[in-house]
Amino acid sequence: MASRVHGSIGCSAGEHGYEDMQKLGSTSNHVKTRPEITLSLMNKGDFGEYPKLYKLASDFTCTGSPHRDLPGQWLFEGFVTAEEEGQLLKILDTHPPDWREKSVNGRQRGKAWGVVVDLLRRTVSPAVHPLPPMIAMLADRMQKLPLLRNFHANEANALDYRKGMHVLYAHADDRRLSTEVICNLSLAGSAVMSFNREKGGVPHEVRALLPPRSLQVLTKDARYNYTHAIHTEDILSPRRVSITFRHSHLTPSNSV
Ligand SMILES: O=C(O)CCC(=O)C(=O)O
Repeated sequence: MASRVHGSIGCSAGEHGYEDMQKLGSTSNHVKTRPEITLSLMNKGDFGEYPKLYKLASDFTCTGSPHRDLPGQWLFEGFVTAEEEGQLLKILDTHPPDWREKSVNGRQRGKAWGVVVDLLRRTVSPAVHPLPPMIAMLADRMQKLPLLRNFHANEANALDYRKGMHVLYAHADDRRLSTEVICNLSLAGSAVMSFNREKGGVPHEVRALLPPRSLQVLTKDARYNYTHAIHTEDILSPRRVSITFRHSHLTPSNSV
């Protein structure tokens, strides 16, 4: 079953950098004995049509937990509120582009905003559909987490899974086109993600529960040396929606 260790330390935004967080989570003994990591986030900025969300964001706190058995995997539960979740689902269901049936890394419906990554041609082109303001706000909120302070998401890919129908095949996100950090926001329902070590160690499987409104962060081993998948039977709710945030550099012909 999904295995997780919660550890925490009281800290405010910007106090601990990425390396500090990795050190804090580097051994399971250390993790087990330390208090909770509570990150107080201060979001400033103009949220335009979402003033209420700005208010919610400004007194936001979030607890990040490293996975005990999966180095580089973190889970921030409650990264969005239930109210924000409802608004995000509405945006996902109404904002262009339309949902499309997907078949590349599995079977789901999908839509994407931000830079356009073509995995076959291995190109990254400028955005056709920029991130909607609320999704851009989430990317901004991520940067308030010390772990993500250097993460500038420029693409957001949404997937819509239905229980009993859909699946995510085992894959590792492209190791060259996208930078190290990958963030998966879960909405509407839960799923268990299965990670399998593909490189740099003895093959084995580790599982991680992804509850609704949580943000999973993949770095290091979890990002580069394990594949991840969601089996059909591991979609635990009638619907689960994810938004995956990445940073991908424009390929040379597109960067002039
Ligand atoms: O649904 C998820 O949480 C993960 C999606 C994913 O791995 C992908 O889009 O490459």
